Amino acid sequence: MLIDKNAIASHNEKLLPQHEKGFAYLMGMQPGVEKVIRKLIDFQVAIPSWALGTGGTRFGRFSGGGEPRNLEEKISDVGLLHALNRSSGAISLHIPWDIPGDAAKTKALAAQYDLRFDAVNSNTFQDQPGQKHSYKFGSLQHVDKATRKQAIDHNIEVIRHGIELGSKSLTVWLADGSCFPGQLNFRKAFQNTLEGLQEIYAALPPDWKVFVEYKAFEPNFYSMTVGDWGQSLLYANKLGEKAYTLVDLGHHLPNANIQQIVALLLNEKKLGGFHFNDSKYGDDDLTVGSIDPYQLFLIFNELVEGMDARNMDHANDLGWMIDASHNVKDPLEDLLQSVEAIMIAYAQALLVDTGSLQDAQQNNDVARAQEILQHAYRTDVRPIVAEARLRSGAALGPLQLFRENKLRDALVKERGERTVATGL
Ligand code: PSV
Ligand code: MN
Ligand code: MN
Repeated sequence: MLIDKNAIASHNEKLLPQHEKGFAYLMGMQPGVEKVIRKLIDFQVAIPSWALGTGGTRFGRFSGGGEPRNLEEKISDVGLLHALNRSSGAISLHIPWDIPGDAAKTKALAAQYDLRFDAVNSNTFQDQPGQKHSYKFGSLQHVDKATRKQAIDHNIEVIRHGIELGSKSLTVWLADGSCFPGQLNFRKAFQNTLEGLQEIYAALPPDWKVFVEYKAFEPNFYSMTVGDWGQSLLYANKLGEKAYTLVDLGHHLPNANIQQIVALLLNEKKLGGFHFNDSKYGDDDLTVGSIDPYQLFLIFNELVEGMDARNMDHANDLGWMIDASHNVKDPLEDLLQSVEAIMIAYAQALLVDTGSLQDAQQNNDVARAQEILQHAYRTDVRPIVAEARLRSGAALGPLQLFRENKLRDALVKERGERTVATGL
């Protein structure tokens, strides 16, 4: 492990006086802080194994040094993040980008870092070397039965890997769709996809969930066979109680009201989980909270309100995952920023005075309702988030410590200047 408890302790000691001032001020201003801290400590966000290397675009990729060269090194990177913030206690694998050779060993390695395996992700959007049938014209929707069967078998294989790792869910994202009018019979594509998902669903262990992730466009630009939450919900409802919709924040048409989608899916008991990221245009996969943190807060506000209304366990009843990666930042720094943004939005949502908001809504007091939400959003909750980290043994300033201790340089020294992590 690149960072030990002593390094974290001496970093915290240095930042403590400043932190204590900010925290004491907030405690004096804001009721309910202790409850928020307890919730923050429990809340864990899974890190995707494909976000640990520098992401590329279709125009190029500029790999950074010290990127993880295999699954073991990816687990070690997530272990480092988790040691720094104690909020990244899970890793999500994309198969076959990351296949555990020896599952028991991989599981044991993760446990050393106090990590568990979150959802496993299948990949039928690329052809793999030696693959018999191509996914060029789709996978589960394909007109050819043998291609569909190959995609079904792959998903079942991914479930098998997940079982060995102790994962409890499968995320299916399909690139299926069409690029031009007339290319596809929508009804048949839907039916084929449904039948494929039904076979995959039948292979799920009893305590597993399947998440059906939708996306409005890309790589297909005329239609996507799981194109929006309506389509995803149709599949999930037809599949059964273990099937849910997964919301990736970058997968909507511009200006979609994601918070309303979230509220309604929760109400239908069909919201399964999240892929957090941020975007300005499309599926930009930018750092969470970097473009529109207010939207992130509004989403968390719906989550907290909706989950509390149904007595749900915030930390465990939904799948929380980041799906962000891009071209210009150190991936580990980027992930630390993303987790911090999620914790901030969650803390702000926990501070919303729900009783007063309901009262304002009941009385059609629009201005007051807005004030209540914005009061929570405009509260600087960073000392609360830092206090939660402090109490769970993490660093007061994870990114600062990452830089001060030159952890990327140490990774470069260990792994080399020119390493390229597997993934997109
Ligand atoms: C597709 O854009 C997606 O959001 C899916 O979740 C994939 O699994 C992931 O990105 C691949 O990067
Ligand atoms: Mn995603
Ligand atoms: Mn995406």
